[in-house]
Amino acid sequence: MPATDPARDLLLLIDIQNDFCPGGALAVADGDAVVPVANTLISRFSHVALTQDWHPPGHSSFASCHSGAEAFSTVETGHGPQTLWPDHCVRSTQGAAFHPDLDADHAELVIRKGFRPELDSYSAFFENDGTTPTGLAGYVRDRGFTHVVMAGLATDFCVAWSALDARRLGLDVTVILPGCRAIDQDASLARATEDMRTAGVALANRLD
Ligand code: VGL
Ligand code: ZN
Repeated sequence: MPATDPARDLLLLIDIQNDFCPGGALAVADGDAVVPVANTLISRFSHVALTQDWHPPGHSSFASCHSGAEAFSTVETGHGPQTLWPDHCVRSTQGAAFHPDLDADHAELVIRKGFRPELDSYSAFFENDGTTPTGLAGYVRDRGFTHVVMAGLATDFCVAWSALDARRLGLDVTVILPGCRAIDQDASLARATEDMRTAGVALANRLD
């Protein structure tokens, strides 16, 4: 993995939104701790893109839309198991907004995902069927980025799925772990970490 080059690489910040921070609908423990790290990265990188989880009301990933289903349970879909979540990141609500302290105005691109009612999207590149593109792969290719540096929420879902897809697309990927926090449901963090390592994602333990 080549060294990170903040002048040339794309900083991709995943889902740093109110609903994933303490007090939010799908709060990640200590989730707001990623904000100062993200802002430090933003101040260093010339190119920044943000993702925003952006669901319509009644999205199929919400437990509330499956009668009798509990949040954090799993249902089968045509493309494999899907975790059911509390209602979160409903488009245009405060919960879906970026954390107010995030220096979001530096972003050159905001990519929204999970807006199709019947399909969830953890990855910034492909929705959870593994084939529906968000458009980010084309953007990255057209802008000539070859190395994507990532941080955000949550390590074991949207960050990991984005990092794995980026590797599948042939990109170099660095995940800045101090800029991530995990949901860690049923050992999902250990599994995601192992999957990222195996796929050749560089996992950085500090900012330097
Ligand atoms: C996420 C669960 C549901 C995430 C998004 O950003 O990791 N997790 N939607
Ligand atoms: Zn979501």
